[in-house]
Amino acid sequence: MAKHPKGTRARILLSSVFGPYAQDDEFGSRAINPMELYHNQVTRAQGAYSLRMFHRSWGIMMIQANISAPCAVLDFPTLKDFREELLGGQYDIIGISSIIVNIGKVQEMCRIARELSPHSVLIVGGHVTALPGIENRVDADHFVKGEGISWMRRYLGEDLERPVRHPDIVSGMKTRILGLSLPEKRGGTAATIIPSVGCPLGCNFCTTSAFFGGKGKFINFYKTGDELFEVMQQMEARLGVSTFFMMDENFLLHRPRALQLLERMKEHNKSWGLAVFASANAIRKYTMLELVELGVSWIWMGLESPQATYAKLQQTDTRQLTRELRNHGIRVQGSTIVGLEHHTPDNIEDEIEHAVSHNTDFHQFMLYTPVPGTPLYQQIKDEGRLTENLDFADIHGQYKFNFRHAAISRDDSKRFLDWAFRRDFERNGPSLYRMSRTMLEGWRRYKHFPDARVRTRFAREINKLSTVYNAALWSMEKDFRKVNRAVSEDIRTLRREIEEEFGFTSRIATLALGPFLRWTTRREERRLASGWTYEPPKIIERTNWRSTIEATESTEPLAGEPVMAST
Ligand code: B12
Ligand code: SF4
Repeated sequence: MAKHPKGTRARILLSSVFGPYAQDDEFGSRAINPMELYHNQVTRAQGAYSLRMFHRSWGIMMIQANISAPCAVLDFPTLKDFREELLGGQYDIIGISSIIVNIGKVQEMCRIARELSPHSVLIVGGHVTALPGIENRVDADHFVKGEGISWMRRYLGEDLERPVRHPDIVSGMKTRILGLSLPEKRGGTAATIIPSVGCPLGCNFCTTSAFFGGKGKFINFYKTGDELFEVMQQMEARLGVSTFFMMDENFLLHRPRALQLLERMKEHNKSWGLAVFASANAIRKYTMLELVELGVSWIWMGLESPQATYAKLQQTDTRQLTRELRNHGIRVQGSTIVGLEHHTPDNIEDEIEHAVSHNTDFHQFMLYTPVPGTPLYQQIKDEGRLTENLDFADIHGQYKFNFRHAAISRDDSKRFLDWAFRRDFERNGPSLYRMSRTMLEGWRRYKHFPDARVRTRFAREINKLSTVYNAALWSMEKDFRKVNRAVSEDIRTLRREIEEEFGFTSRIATLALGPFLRWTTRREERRLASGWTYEPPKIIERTNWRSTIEATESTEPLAGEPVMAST
């Protein structure tokens, strides 16, 4: 590959695709596909109890942190923001990061970039490049498939062996629940750590595994527990955090790394909390005690289906595992696939009931979706079962099938999916309630545990439970009477148990805050019913800005460390 002629003096813009997102438009935004994790794919049927928050575009943040060229990351721009940045920026390189659903936006951004910045090299990266024939759909100069840090370093002529520097990432922002925006205080939200990309297990539908090499392959940014510990310690100091969202497809699969991290945590007396993705077979490699000592407080686990033959689920009773994890204070987020090959209108409701019976704290449901780049896509294509001429903006797992299923129609696929979300909510209650149950179980079990690190973590987590969450439970209990009386009773029982455990403080908090939360919840329900949606703020962050920008740039205030401006 030829290097860019300016090397590390090249001025770079890395942008995510433009919004607004939660609306239907000709570029591929869809009202049912907002730029939110929970409200899009997990708690979307939970009304005002749905967890709302945004996540930055970590891929381009990782690239920015690992190059020495002047670089601006533009996150969540509108088209107007993007145009203005191009006009003001004199960029040599414009990189756009996207996933497949947003291909229409990539096309438009490249068209605009060619028009407003004709001298720039256009690079497209991220999962969108898994689309076959992308080169003919988008007018860009390079399409980067797979890992982007090493590609960009190579393109700029930088040292490829330099260790990967982790950017400071606050995992979520603008969090909202019960109609209230949570205050954003330093250290209040977990830091995201990205130890690796890809997953060696290679389930046939899995896009991340396929994108970074497929079965048996993945790319490690931090190979050892020691390296991870160093990065986490830096984040702790810089962001003031003690909890970490480990953005690794299967964090627990790498047992020696996890155990080395645990050793270092013990040595340095760290009472950190970890939220992880892990497959059932990987979780089973640990005792509950090891998980608790490692600070694992939240696990995202694929449940897929009781009939599924995925290796990761072999010989695991996932309901029993979920119960056990929750009994040890570990919140479980299950993930179930709706519309697998063996599903029929006759058995799918039972399968969804089975998923719901796990009573996880959170539950993601996704349609079985052959996505370009995966073995499943190739198989369905070879079988001639792909639905032709669909807009890629509608292939995201939360709408309708993009292939001919043997027994379930496209329209029914959506009906079953929507029902799964509703059923989980009605039968198990709001996720905030379920989480509160898990947190109380953990606290009771570990509040006198000999290792002070473990006690400290549970004490930290329990603070909110005994006050704000308990007040929220009071409000939920009332609201849920008309949805499911039995769940309302269970919420009441939990509230009483919390009040017994924490006494006066939690009773006062409930009296003072409960009615207010009930009012904010109802107000939020009215707002949502009238069509309110939420959008992430535009953010621009510049690095290495002053040093290599020739002449004219003296007004730019930024140099060295990233500086962030958001609107
Ligand atoms: C965080 C996340 C989100 C956030 C997005 C935040 C944002 N600002 O964009 C939220 C929660 C909102 C989200 C939503 C969705 N997501 Co999402 N998301 C993720 C997740 C969990 C992590 C992404 C990440 O940061 N990874 C770590 C970084 C380091 O990896 P990376 O982004 O791939 O970047 C690397 C390379 O791709 C490359 N690269 C990336 N960009 C660029 C740009 C250039 C110029 C270059 C050179 C290289 C390059 O270099 C990076 C470093 O190696 C991934 C799963 C995963 N593990 O990756 C899914 C994933 C990206 N999401 C996916 C999907 C399908 C969706 C949704 C459609 C799901 C849904 N129905 O709800 C929605 C779409 C919302 C929308 N309107 O766009 C799919 C994409 C599939 C595909 N083939 O396109 C993934 C892979 C999950 C999956 N396995 O199915 N998502
Ligand atoms: S275990 Fe999860 S991350 Fe790994 S390949 Fe399977 S679905 Fe993908």
